[in-house]
Amino acid sequence: MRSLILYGLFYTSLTFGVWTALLFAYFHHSHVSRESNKIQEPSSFLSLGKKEYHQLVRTTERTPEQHARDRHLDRDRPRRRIFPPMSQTKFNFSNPEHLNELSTYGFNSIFSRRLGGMREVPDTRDKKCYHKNYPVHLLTASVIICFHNEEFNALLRTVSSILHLTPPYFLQEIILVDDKSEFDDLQGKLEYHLEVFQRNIKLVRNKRREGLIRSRLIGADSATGDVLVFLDSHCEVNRVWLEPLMAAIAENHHVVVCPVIDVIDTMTLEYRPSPLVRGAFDWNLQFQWDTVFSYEMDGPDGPTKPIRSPAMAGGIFAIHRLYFYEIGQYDKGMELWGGENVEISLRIWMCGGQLFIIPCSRVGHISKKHLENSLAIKKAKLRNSLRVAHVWLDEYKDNFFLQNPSSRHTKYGDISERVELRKRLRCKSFQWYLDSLFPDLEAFMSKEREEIK
Ligand SMILES: *[C@@H]1O[C@H](CO)[C@@H](O)[C@H](O)[C@H]1NC(C)=O
Ligand SMILES: [Mn+2]
Repeated sequence: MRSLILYGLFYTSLTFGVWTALLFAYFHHSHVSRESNKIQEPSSFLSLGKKEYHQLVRTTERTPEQHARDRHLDRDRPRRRIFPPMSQTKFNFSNPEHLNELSTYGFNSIFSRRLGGMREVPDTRDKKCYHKNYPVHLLTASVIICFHNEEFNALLRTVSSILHLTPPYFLQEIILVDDKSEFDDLQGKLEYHLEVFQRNIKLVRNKRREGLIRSRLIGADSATGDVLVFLDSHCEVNRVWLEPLMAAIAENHHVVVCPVIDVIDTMTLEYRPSPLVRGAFDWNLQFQWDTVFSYEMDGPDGPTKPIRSPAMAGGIFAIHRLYFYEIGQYDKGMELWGGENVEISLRIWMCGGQLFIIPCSRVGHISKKHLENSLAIKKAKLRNSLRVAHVWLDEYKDNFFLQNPSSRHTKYGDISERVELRKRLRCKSFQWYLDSLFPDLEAFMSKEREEIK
């Protein structure tokens, strides 16, 4: 019996050794052949796709422990893909068809199609993050992604990057909320592609257009995980993105956390790291990034320390599901999107919670170009901001009206439910918020800033 076990052990280890050697040889070989390919490829303007291509096939360097931990993901690794010739996929600004694509999707969709539904992105975390350990089997997450007329591959990359880089034991489900999209490929074709993943992905379709805010509430209602993780439909998550967010929430359920939002270039779709910043806003209630000074990163945890943030950008954050309901979800009277991020940020801080950006968690995001110009969005943003001003700014709402004199008489709907909520939660004053968050917040909000276009 004993010799049988030894016999078994011997062959198991032999098989393991042979496989390791084969894998090593394979990766070594493909690395070498990639290097030689690189030299032959012509480089030209707008053929930045080459870089993407190399990001796709590059195997990220990891420590053995990380490798062991991530091993279960390897079967999902993207394979090399054959792309059509560059000339067919370059973005041509004089071509009306291409410009039409840009205004339809808000980014270079031609390139997105070429990238397809899955790629690898560079690990942009600070090296100190590699050595962090996070407890496992803490809480489970429901990832909620709302979309409206999203480019098919951008949406698919969002989903595939989550499935590829999230440990299964954290991931309760992915919930996709289709806010009445009109594009054909987001109907049957999407359902087919989601089935292929063979994972717990729910697809909810709104019967009429609800806007981002109500769509998120619909997604949250069908979530069964402990933590709600909201993502935009044009993101790609990075390595070990969810663990730090979950660990922070597990430690304190009244903490709301955001990853650092890396840049996926609108035209080249290149994935680039963002510097450490915190979120704030001006008296227009327009969200702004603010630098974090190096002295604030002092201490043993240095650049991995959570950053207290006065506000969140809005698209990407994680919150305990029960806490989300406890503090009043979202303002259902808001339309489409805009302003909801400032509202939830003020509510979190003023009503006893905390909001942090977690530097070791990184998620890439495409900043879309066209939406800002749509009249419907502008109207929704003003209405939503007015609701924020009237419910949360106290005497400081005059500062908002100084910026928007014509909006003094604009209608913004019934806010009594939100005023009631503020009373019920015994929230602090806006003055408290200004004084407490960081010393220069008030000066920051008043600073003249160039219009970012
Ligand atoms: C760009 O599009 C215009 C108009 O369709 C065409 O005349 C031109 O040749 C194109 N340029 C390139 C480099 O493909
Ligand atoms: Mn977005």
